[in-house]
Amino acid sequence: MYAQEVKSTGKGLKTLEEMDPEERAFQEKIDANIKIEPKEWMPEGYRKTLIRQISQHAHSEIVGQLPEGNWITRAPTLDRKAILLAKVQDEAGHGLYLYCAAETLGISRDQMTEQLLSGKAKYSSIFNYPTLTWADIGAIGWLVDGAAIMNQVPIQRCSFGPYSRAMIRVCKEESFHQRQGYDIMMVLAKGTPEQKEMAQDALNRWWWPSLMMFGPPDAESVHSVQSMAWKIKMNTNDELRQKFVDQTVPQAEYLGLKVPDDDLKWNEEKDGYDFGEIDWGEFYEILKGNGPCNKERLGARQKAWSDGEWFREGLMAYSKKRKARKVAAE
Ligand code: BYC
Repeated sequence: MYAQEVKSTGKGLKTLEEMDPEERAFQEKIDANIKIEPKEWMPEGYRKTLIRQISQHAHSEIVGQLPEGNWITRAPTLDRKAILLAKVQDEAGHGLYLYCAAETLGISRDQMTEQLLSGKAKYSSIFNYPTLTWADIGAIGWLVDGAAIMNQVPIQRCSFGPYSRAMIRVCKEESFHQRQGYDIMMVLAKGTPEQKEMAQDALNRWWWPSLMMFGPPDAESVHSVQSMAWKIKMNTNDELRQKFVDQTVPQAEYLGLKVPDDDLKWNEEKDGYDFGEIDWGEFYEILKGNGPCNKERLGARQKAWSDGEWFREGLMAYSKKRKARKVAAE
């Protein structure tokens, strides 16, 4: 099956016959859906791809707290505040599981943090947009967490043990996040005309960036072919984007809101929606650091890191002192 896939993509991946014995045994394990664990042999490219993807994912969870954290003090009721607080804490937890999963591949948390703060590592494009109204918190839960689930449920079956296991808990929590977002949207969409307008405005602003979360079109995706052969990714970017559109459009209709796409149309033949052209120019500008909030987001993380320096130093000094005492007592 692997060799067939390679032939059909024609993107120059080695066939099983061309691999050396170690690599072939590794690929056969992947093809047989046997999980790879951290201490086992793996090709360097597999290790690097996982570190890149898992750390970018972890950074997304951490940076993703910022746009929502913006509304914790302004949530409209005590209940909404408690729920949002719990959701934002969950995102921190997701970041930590993911950093731990990446650490099993031989990179340290400090190295990953350094890559984020220096702008070398990416985080999801979606978090470079501002949260202007309370409805944005609804739209993020509904659309952004909805897109995240669409992407992450298949990763529960990915080939790398620690990543796949981390995804199980993350997906359970993301489902709760998606429901809380949709619940906010339901209240607003069925509220006063002003509230409904606010919900529509949030959908207008978050719809296209949510579609961009799945990454560039398959023809431009650099890593998809190899990542799918290694089962680091289980679906292509376009497959997941299509599934997301098909799932989300009826949800918008139920809310009585209009998806901001004049080309959106049910296609009987493909049993899915046709949808309009995504502005990939906007996506690539964000990746270059030129989105509406790139500088603010990175600035916030850099400030948090430097504000925490005294605390990290204190912890290290304490741990060194304890170690010295232990040695002296022995
Ligand atoms: N934003 O070859 P491709 C969340 C980059 S948020 C920024 O297709 P790949 C959450 C890509 O990194 C979601 N960059 O790449 C929800 C690559 O550049 P590099 C986080 C992007 O890796 C609510 C280049 O474009 N989820 O969970 O095969 C609250 C070419 O792309 C984006 C994950 O990270 C983007 N949207 O596929 C809080 C899920 N898309 O690295 C948090 C795991 C592409 O060569 N990740 N790029 O410099 C994945 O599934 C895959 O990494 C992607 C991209 C589908 C995102």
